[in-house]
Amino acid sequence: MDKLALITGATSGIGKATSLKLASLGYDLIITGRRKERLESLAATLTKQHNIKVKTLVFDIRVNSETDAAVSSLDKEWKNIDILVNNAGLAAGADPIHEGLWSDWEQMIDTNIKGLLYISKLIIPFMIERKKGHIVNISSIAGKEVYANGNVYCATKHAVEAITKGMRIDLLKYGIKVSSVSPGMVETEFSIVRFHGDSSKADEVYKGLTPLFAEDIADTIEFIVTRPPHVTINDVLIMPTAQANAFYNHREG
Ligand code: NDP
Ligand code: 8X3
Repeated sequence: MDKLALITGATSGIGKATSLKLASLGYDLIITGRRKERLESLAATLTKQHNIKVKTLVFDIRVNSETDAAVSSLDKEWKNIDILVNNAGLAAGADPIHEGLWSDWEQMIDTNIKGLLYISKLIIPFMIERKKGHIVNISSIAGKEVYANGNVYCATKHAVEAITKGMRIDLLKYGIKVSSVSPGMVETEFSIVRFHGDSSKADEVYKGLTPLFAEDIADTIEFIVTRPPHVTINDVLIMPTAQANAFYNHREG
C-alpha cells in the first residue's frame, strides 16, 4: 500500500466527507464507526469511485476492548497508517450544569476524550516504528470558548486541545505531525444527535444562516495533510461567515 489513512466516525458528517476526500487523493482507507451497513455502503462507493483499498472496522470507540480487538485484527500491511483522523465524537444535550444528564456526560467524556485516547494509543506505536505519521484531531470552537449550556461538551473539546498539544510535544522526536481542526457550526447529524433525535430542535440551530458543511472541513484536512514534510499546520479554527465566535451569529429573517 502506498499511503494509508484511518478515519474514525466515518459513517456520517465530517468523517464521511473526509473519507471521500482522502480517497480522491489516492489514500487507501480504514474507516470506522458503529453502524456497519453505513460503513459497508461507503466502502463500496469508495472502492468503485476511486479504485482504492478499504477496510471497515465496526466498533464502539468508548469500549477499550472493542477498539483494541479491531486494531489487533489488522494485518501488517494495514498497520502502516500514515494519517489518523480522530473524528468520532458528539455533543449530547445542551443543558445548564445542574440539569445535565449523567448519561450524556458519560457518553461525551467516554467518546470524545477516552475513545480518542484509546485509538491513538493503539495507532501511535505503528507511527513511532516508522518514524512518520500525521494525527489530525477534530476539536471545535467549543475547545476554545465555553458557551451557555455547553459545559461538558466544551470540557471534552478543551481536553482534545490539551491532548493535541501533549501529543505534539511527546511525538516531536519521532517526526510525527499533530494537527487539529476546530470548526464552528457544521451541518451534519451532530445537532440531531445532540438533541437526542429531535430534528426540529436541530433545524433551529442552522435557521437563518449558512453553516459550514462537512466538505468544508474535509477541504481543510486536505490542505493540512498535503503540506510538505517540513510544515505542520498546528491548528485551524474555521467558522461559517455568519458566525463570529461561540456567542455571535448573524441570522437573516
Ligand atoms: P455526526 O454525528 O454526523 O458524525 C459523528 C460520527 O462519530 C459518526 O460517524 C459516528 O458513528 C461516530 N461516533 C459517535 N460515537 C461513536 C462511538 N461511540 N463509537 C464509534 N464512533 C462513534 O457529527 P459530525 O460529523 O459533525 O462530528 C464529527 C466530529 O466533529 C465530532 O468530534 C464533533 O464533536 C466535531 N465537531 C462537529 C461540529 C459540528 O457543528 N457538526 C463542529 C465542531 C466539531 P456511529 O454513530 O456509526 O458510531
Ligand atoms: C460543535 C460546534 O458550537 O455546537 O462543536 O459547539 S458547537
